Amino acid sequence: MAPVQTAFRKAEKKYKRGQPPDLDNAVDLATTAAAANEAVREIKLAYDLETPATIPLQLFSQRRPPAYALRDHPGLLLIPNPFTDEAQRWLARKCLCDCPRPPNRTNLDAFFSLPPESLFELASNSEKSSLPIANRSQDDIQQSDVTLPKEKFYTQPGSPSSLLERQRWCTLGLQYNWNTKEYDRGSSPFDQDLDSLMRAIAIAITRPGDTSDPASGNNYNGNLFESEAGIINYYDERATMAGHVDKTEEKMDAPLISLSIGLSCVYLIGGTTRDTEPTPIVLHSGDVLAMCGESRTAYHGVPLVLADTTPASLSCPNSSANDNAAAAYPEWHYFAKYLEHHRINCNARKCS
Ligand SMILES: O=C(O)CCC(=O)C(=O)O
Repeated sequence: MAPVQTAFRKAEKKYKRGQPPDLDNAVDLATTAAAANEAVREIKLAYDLETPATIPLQLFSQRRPPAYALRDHPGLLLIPNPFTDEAQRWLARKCLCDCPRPPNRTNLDAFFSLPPESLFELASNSEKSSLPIANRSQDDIQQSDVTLPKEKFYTQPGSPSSLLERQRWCTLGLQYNWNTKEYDRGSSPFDQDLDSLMRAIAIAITRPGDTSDPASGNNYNGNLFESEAGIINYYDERATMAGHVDKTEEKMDAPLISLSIGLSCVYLIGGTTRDTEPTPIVLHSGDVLAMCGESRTAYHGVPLVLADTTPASLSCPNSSANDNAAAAYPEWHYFAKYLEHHRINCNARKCS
């Protein structure tokens, strides 16, 4: 007898198969006003979203942007893109250049002797982009703690640009072991700017208004939030993330804060088992999602990345010309090219 398919699996299959995707039942606040959408209700932020003093640009376009709770998923909060365009470009650079390099680990570490620079920097440097990066010995690979991919790419040296296409994740702070599903691989300093940005969000979403039912909001005091572990996920247009629950953290009372940059995607949020019918939400570039309270233990995943959805403020080769940090990153057109075809998700958790 064929195994019974769970509601979560059915939804994943629907979005993975759908060409063109059927987004009729998905929550998409960019196309349907929240007031007309029964799945969400607006909540009032009780605290300002403030740019931390250490960050040299204006991160947010409003102090109290509109924020929403999902009616069927207590504790899941969504702030549709509160960022300035410059802040999104700054975040993209953080996630592509500053973070995916030693001592932070990436999915490619087990297979290649990666240099200190990020793959993105190497791929966009005309002198270095064609220098092959050596692969590791089979012994090293076998002892690694990542799941071995089916393709053969890890048995041959690769150019920075070919490896960049295979860069799937990078871990920040406490280093996650994908085999043991524990944070048992030591730790690296969490990027201070990203941490202070995540704390600014945690503070702004503390005890939002309209939470007469405590289970539906976020009772965590954001001033206590510290990014102890994080993952940056890199999705190309075909990439997906299977449904899972993030439950490795020793304590799960703090929100898990998650940011999207680049292509939009369908994000599924279900319940504590795969049997709960998940709600599909279309996440766009700049959107902030916080899994608080009950939703922190809910199944979630990304069955579909939506092609041709990157905003022009990221995909246009000249869009960073007036940014504060433009001089430090003159080659914006490489970022634009990458972001036109990828989604980046950057998330942070407090674990203790
Ligand atoms: O890409 C996303 O929005 C979800 C990422 C996620 O669920 C995770 O890293 O555990």
